[in-house]
Amino acid sequence: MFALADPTPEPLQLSRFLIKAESTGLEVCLGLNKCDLVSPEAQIEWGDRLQRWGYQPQMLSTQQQKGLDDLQTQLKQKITVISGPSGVGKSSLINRLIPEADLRVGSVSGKLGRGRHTTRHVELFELPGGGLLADTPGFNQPDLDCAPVDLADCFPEARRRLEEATCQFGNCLHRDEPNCAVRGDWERYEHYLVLLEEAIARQTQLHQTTDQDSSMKLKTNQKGESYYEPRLESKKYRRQSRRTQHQNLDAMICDAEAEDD
Ligand SMILES: Nc1nc2c(ncn2[C@@H]2O[C@H](COP(=O)(O)OP(=O)(O)O)[C@@H](O)[C@H]2O)c(=O)[nH]1
Ligand SMILES: [Mg+2]
Ligand SMILES: [Zn+2]
Repeated sequence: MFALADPTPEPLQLSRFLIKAESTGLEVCLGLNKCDLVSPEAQIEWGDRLQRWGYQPQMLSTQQQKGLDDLQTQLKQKITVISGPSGVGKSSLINRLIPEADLRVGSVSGKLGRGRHTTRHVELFELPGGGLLADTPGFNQPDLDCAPVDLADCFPEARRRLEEATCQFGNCLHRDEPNCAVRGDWERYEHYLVLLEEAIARQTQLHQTTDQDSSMKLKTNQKGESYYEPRLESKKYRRQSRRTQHQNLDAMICDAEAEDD
């Protein structure tokens, strides 16, 4: 979910959220809220633009109850997780669809602002028409964990191009390789390149940290994907004491809380 205004959609951030959603392999549905704040022309413009990205965005206004019936039908009997930047109206939407949820709207972030049902964990609510809906903690930049070779698959425009033609090289990263089917004149190709650089940097860093840690071994599966496997003979991999396990768990919980909105 994004908003058409307040906050104004930022294209690269929108791409990040969409790529994160696509990388789960789940069906992605894009809602554009606060359409009451922009002109019909601006709505058409965003609608057309996102259609070129490969999406059919649903225009919504939780305030004016616009688009909610269609959305409700679409969510029926499904488990849906709603994500998007803070302030776009995620909690407002859930409150409209499930009044009992009684989520805090426009909540102040930080420990002091936390009240009942401030989104700080994922909670599933039952939809009146059947199905479940979850709010997610606010985050403005989702962590991408997509491998460089898988990134193009997260762009509907690139997928379409790959259905029509194939790249000369099977492991093409669609940058400057000859006879590439993906590189070309499409708006988000620029986003692809930015996110690809990040994915490559992330993979390099992952290899470095794990190579230093001799308890893990880099392996390659039949599809040519890299993965790590623990070296069982290593001392480091010996069973941890309960105490260490508890400490690790506490550290994880602290990290999770620190990341909360
Ligand atoms: N104009 C307008 N404001 C909205 C709409 N939906 C939510 N808001 C406002 O946007 C702010 C953030 O809403 P909230 O639901 O807390 O967003 P969240 O951070 O995504 O959960 C609140 O002040 C809401 O009243 C809408 O459809 N139109
Ligand atoms: Mg919220
Ligand atoms: Zn290519």
